[in-house]
Amino acid sequence: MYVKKLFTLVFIQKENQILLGLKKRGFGMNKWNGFGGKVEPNETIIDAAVRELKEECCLIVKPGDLKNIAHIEFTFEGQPTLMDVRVFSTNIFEGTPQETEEMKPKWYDNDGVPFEDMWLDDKLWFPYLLQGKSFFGHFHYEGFDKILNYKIEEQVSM
Ligand code: 6U4
Ligand code: NA
Ligand code: NA
Repeated sequence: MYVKKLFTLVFIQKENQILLGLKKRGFGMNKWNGFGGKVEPNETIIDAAVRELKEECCLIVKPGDLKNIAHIEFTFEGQPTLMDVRVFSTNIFEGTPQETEEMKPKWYDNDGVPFEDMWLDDKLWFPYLLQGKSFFGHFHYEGFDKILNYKIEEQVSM
């Protein structure tokens, strides 16, 4: 049996660019990623997504403008935790990305995403994100630098 923990992950997109943040502390430190974190006990997933985006890079989005594009599960060999990550994207937002204590934001061209400084799984599923496809993914890690097995299934609608 796994102990499930819910997380959000938000990607802000422009025509040919995607906003990533360099994680400055904690889990995934020194990796570029979308913005997100743990869903608190008394909040909805979408409210957590909006809150974490604002906390981490000061951008404002409306809950209704976030599109749920993926559901990704992460498990780790020998560990009971299952990270249940709900991934959202939007190109509708207010504000200018600001550096915070947790993240340093930067726009990347879609064809210049820095996969070598990201979670290993990202280069396997970013093609879906960048092509606007929805998907379900599961990645089973050994430690944080090796994927033992995985699957990615495109979803017709989410
Ligand atoms: P604190 O620092 O306790 O407030 P919090 O911001 O709530 O933490 P955090 O930053 O630890 O949570 O959440 C982890 C973030 O990293 C979530 O957005 C999910 C994301 N994430 C975790 N594993 C990932 C992976 N293998 N690939 C990926 N994103 C991952 O692309
Ligand atoms: Na976070
Ligand atoms: Na956070």
